[in-house]
Order: sequence, then structure tokens, then C-alpha cells
Amino acid sequence: MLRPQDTSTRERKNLNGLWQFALDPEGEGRAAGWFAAPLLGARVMAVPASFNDIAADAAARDYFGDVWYQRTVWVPRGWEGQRIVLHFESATHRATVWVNETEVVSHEGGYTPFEADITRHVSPGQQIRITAVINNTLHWQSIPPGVIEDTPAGKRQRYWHDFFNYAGIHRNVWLYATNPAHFTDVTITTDFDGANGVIGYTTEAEDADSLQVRVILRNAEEVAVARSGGASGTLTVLNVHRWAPGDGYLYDLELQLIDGDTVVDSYQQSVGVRTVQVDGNRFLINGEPFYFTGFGRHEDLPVIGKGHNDPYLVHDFELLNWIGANSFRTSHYPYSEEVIDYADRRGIVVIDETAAVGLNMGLGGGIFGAQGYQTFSADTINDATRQVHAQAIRELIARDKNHPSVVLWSIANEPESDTAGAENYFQPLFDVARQADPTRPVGFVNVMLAPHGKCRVSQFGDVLMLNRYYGWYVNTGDLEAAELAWEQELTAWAGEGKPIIITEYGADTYPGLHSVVGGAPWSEEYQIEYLEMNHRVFDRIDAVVGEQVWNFADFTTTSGIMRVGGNKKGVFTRDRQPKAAAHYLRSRWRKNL
Ligand code: GCB
Repeated sequence: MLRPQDTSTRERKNLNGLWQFALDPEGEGRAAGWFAAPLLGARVMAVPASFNDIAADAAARDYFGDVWYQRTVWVPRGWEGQRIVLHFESATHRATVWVNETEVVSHEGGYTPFEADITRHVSPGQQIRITAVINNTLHWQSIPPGVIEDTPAGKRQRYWHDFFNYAGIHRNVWLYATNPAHFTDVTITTDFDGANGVIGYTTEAEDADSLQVRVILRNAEEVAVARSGGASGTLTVLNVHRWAPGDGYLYDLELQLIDGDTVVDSYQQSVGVRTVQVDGNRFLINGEPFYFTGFGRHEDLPVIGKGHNDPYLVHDFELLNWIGANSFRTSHYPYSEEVIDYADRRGIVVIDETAAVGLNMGLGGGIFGAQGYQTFSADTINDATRQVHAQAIRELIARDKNHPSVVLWSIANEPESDTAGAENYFQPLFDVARQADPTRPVGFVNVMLAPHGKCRVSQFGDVLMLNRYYGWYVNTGDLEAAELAWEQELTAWAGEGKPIIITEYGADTYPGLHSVVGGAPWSEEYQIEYLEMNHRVFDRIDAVVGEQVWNFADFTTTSGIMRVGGNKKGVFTRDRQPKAAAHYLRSRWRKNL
């Protein structure tokens, strides 16, 4: 699937704004045909945004089940004879969409795009009604998983991930038009031949049997530097300007579907020319060892929850630059494509993660209060879940495969990984990722409960990604003991001969809480002491090729005795004020810039 674009042959209309909105607590809307007429008694909801915090209403905030979004739109008059498509960049966690009274598409998974060709159902120059029922219930066969429990007080949604289950239409919605003959996909690969860049491209198109493909590569000054033809082929760029961390140089590849001299479809794909490789315990970008600095992050903002927001996008990247971060992980789900686009442009390196988080009942008892389940079993996370998970991997890779910033796929965060069930579940998923993308390394993020010697899934990864909280969840306040234990475990992992990225380490910190004596968890001073301890350990172990602090900013979670108005491990507060640790990290990370 290609992203909607405006080009010489394509046109799009943005459908963001105010939609009609209704909760459907009785689950009656589908059978009652709520899509067939204006939503009665609806309130208004902003798109893109999570609905949870917008309505000042507990019923909406903690709601699970179906919610309805509806709006009308005029199909542009000029689209006569065009193929017309309705495109959602995401709907969390699943959606079914109607145009007028016709169901046009359903999609499972909250963080990847989907679309429907609605040409047959609409006429240019007419108004149509778009209705989407979005369902945010998490269950054993969803990614991420969850369960609805019957309690004396009624049904409750439980899940095992440490961030709030924000839901709704979080990203752009588009109506767009192309010619009936059009490109449907492009895959780019890049390599070097000495100082030259070698770009491979493969296009896919529909209704285009009698047409030819022409491609033109332009540099950032918009000068054509290479041309080719054919549905797939290779371009050589003399003295290529490499895409590199800190230098987000992009070429633009224009794909044209042509009929003689007529351009029937034109699509523009940005291209960053770079290589990624794992070599022993080193992670190489353009053949050079790369050391990741940065964060695990969240899409999480006041009021709009997981709604995409351009000002925060730009501001957050300014903060990454200010602090000297060269990378982040899309913990714990695919972020908006606009984030990945911007990472390309800013030369920020991305570890791209699926929404497979919370596949771990061992963690449930402690932080999330849900006990008594077995993670992998016929009745819980099972083969059907694995199929949904495999599809989530495929959709992530299909969406992000052409982004130079993405250097590594993370297929899950902190699943149970020390049991035979886990090994059986995960092994085929690594194959799914490698089949979908043979060019990038694949890994998953290991949890502290499956330390070296116990983890049975790490063997399948090209890199080791570890989340560890020595000095926080264990050895709390005792950084001396933490340092010894951490170094011992990390040394054992280093023996695996793979690169190790510490994808999480962090300490909850209440902004404004201070201590003159050391060892005071929750204080701003302790966050620094904790980070310093970790860095001493990392700096002694060669195989460590990256440090990503948990978290970039404070974020919202479910309530619980471990969380004070959310997770406070941010180096910045939720409204992006620096805690003292931000200045400390800046002095460490900018030293190398
Ligand atoms: C983890 C999880 C992350 C949590 C974090 C914490 O290991 O991956 O989602 O938020 O720990 O703060 O407990």
C-alpha cells in the first residue's frame, strides 16, 4: 500500500477535523445499522486524537467496546473517471468502515494503515457519509493482548502493558484519487559501490499491463542524477551523498507509469542511501560502528492521547537534538508515519517495534495486578494470536520498509521468553520478519525475568535488546549492589557474540523532588546517579552498542500503586520540561557530537 500523496497525477483530500461520535456501550450499533443514517444524539470528536481524555467523562475515558465516528464529505467534482480511495493511517485497535450504507473495509490492529477502493460506491460532485465503528477491546487474540474480566462491579478490561489503552482515530484520514492504472507498491534497497550509491527498486502496479515504468532520481537540489526504466531495476548515483545518522540526506525517486509520452501515474518515494549490517558484536551503519543514544518513547500527549500532533513532532525532535540523542525505539507500537518520515529527514535512527507488548503474565502480578493466567496456552496466547502477530509484523514492514531511518525490527517487547511455549511461539515470527525484509536485522526486547541463561528466544535475534532496571525494580536505592549484579549479567550476555542494545533502563522521578544525600529513589538526583551507574557498566562492556533511556517523557498509564499520575521515568515531563537528568544526559551524549 502506498501513502496518499499529491502529485501531478494524484490528489488527496484530508478528512481530519470534527467528526460525529458516539459510544455504544450496549454494542447495538452494528445490528441497528447506525451507519445507515446520521448518528443520533452524537457528540463531537476531534480527529486525529484519542477520544479518552477529550470528553471530560469517566465513561469515555475507561470505555471499551465499539465507538462510532461519522462525517460527511463532498467527493471532488474533478475526480470523474478516477479511482477513489478512502485511507485511514490507523484506527485503534480495529475498525469497520461504511460509505453510505455499504461496508467497504475492516482492519485489525491499531497502528498500521488500511484503505478501501470506494470508486463503485461514490460519484464525484456528490456528498457521502463515512461511518467507522472502532473497537478498542483487547483480548487474547489481539496484539497487544488483554482480557475482559467479570468482576462483582461489572466487566473490566485488563491488559499487561504499562501505558494507557488510548483509542480512536489517531492519525490522518484521507480521500484520494489516482488514475485507474496506478502504482500499488514500491520496494527500495540501497548499497554502495565504492563512492557510488546503488539503488534497487521494484514497483507493483494495477491495470498497467500495457504501460511502461520510468523512474527519475533527483537529489536534494532537485537535479536529476539518475534515470531508469522497467518495473524493477537499478540506479547508480555517482559520488552518492549517503544517508547517515545526523545527516538525513534524501533523494527523491519519481516513479512514472507512462503511455508513450503521457504520465498516467506519478508517485514520489524518498530514498536515503545507506547500509545496515550486524558484524560480530558490532552494529554497522554504512560500514561504520554505530552506538545508539536516545530513548524509548511513547505517542502520549495531554488531552489528545495518542493523536498525532505536528508541533510536538517537531519539538520532540528538537529536544532529541538538544540532548544529543541519535535514535529512539517506537516503543511499543508502530508510530505515525509522519514520525518516521521526519526521522528520515533529521537523520535520527529508529528501532521499529510492533504492538506486541504485554505477552507476559509473569509481569502481570507485580505491576498490573492481573494474576492466574498462563501466557502461552490453547486458551490464552495461542496459534491464532500468532497469526495476528505475524500480520502485524508484515504490516509494519510493508509500511516502513523504505525508510532509511529504520535500521532494526523489534517484533515484541518483553514477552515471556524463558519457556518452551515462548520458544515455539516466537521462532516462526522471526522467519516472518526476515521473509518480509531480508535487508535489516531482526530482534525482540528481552525482559529482566528471562536473564542470560534462561531466555530461549534471544537465540533467534540478530541483536540482543535488553530492558533492565537494576537499581530501580531490584536493588532499589542500592546502586552499589545494582552495579555488581548488572555487570555480571551483562558480561554473560556479551559472551553471545552479538551486539547488545540496552533498550530500557530508567528510574521514576518526581520532578521537583530533591535529596542532598544520595540513594533517594524518586528524586531528581537519584535519576542521575542511576544513569551514571548504568553508564559505568555499559562503558566497560564492548558488546554494548547502544543505550536508550526509559523514557523520553513521562506518560499516562492505568492507575496503580506503582504509578503516580502515570509513569514518571521521563527525562522530560509530559509537557516536555527537562528534569535534572536531561542536562546530565546532554553532557554525556553531546560530548561525542
Ligand atoms: C518495562 C516496559 C515498559 C514499562 C517500563 C517501566 O520494562 O517495557 O513498557 O513502562 O518497564 O517503567 O516499568
